[in-house]
Amino acid sequence: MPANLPPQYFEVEKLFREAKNPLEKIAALEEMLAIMPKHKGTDHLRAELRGRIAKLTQLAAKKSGARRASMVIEKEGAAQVAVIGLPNAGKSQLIAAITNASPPVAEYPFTTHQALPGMMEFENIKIQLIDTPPLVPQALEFWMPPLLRRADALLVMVDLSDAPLEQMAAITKQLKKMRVIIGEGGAEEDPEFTTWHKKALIIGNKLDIDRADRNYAALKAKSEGQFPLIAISAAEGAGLEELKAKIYEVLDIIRVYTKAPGKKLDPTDPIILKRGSTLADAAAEVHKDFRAKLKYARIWGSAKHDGVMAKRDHVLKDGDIIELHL
Ligand SMILES: Nc1nc2c(ncn2[C@@H]2O[C@H](COP(=O)(O)OP(=O)(O)O)[C@@H](O)[C@H]2O)c(=O)[nH]1
Ligand SMILES: [Mg+2]
Repeated sequence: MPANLPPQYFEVEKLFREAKNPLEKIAALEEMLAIMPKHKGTDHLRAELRGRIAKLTQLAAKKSGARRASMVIEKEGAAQVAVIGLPNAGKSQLIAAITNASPPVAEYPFTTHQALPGMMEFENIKIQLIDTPPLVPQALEFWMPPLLRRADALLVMVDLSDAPLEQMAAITKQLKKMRVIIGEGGAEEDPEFTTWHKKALIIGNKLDIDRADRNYAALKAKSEGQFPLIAISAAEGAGLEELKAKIYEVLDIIRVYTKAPGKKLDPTDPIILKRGSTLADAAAEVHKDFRAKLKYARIWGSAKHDGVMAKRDHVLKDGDIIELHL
């Protein structure tokens, strides 16, 4: 047993021993892995934990899909975004308003116990949003930390009819326990442990309520420069189009269209890349062998002139059209 394992580790190890099914075991092992300091002394143990996770994952996959669905949500569309917040912020209302899913919305708290995905259309792409249970200790599900760590971005929803700064403090406190950090700077990071930095958009909801304006101003004053933010009314539908655009923006992705030489492009089927990606990255996205095979490409959009030849390290922009030559 390597030295210097934090006390937290043994707490989770206890949870692991008490776990009743493979999924709970996996969650506990993932947690142990995340808590464990990364150094030579723990190499062996980390490998062992990863091996156990792999075995249990195989086992879990063989069992019925129903419970698994609540933990691991396969990514669909251009990106996966989790909507988080305290009870009654309006998370489910938002999911119902801007996606094809219809989670239950209710005025009593703790209506949502599961993670429920829905697809949001934005221009010519779809983005997956996930409704989640409230981020409070008493409602914390074992699968929440891995779900949030896997998401491409987090939408942090606060209720503007109530003290928003306190909600933000409570939310970031819960996130910190999961070693998820949002925003620029802010929370200090313990270099000994793995932390997950997530892009986040703060959504002030219930703008339709009287004191919402004032509360939003306070939230904005505190958060500006640290997070992008927006005020909406999920119930009345205010600000939802602007919200979709902001979700796209915070993901930091671009759409690039490929066309075959002499053919027209398909404007409904862009490839999705991280901002800063190059032509070679785009080629690899089309086919894994294309990164190596790519000789040059013609490009319309971000090059100086339309249709010129560009090199493989050319950095692409949103909306570029490329013609790959292998
Ligand atoms: N006034 C107002 N009420 C809202 C709005 N969005 C949600 N609500 C209400 O807030 C309560 C909680 O909503 P819900 O979506 O279930 O919250 P969740 O717990 O975050 O999923 C429900 O009574 C909703 O009708 C909004 O934009 N304005
Ligand atoms: Mg809900």
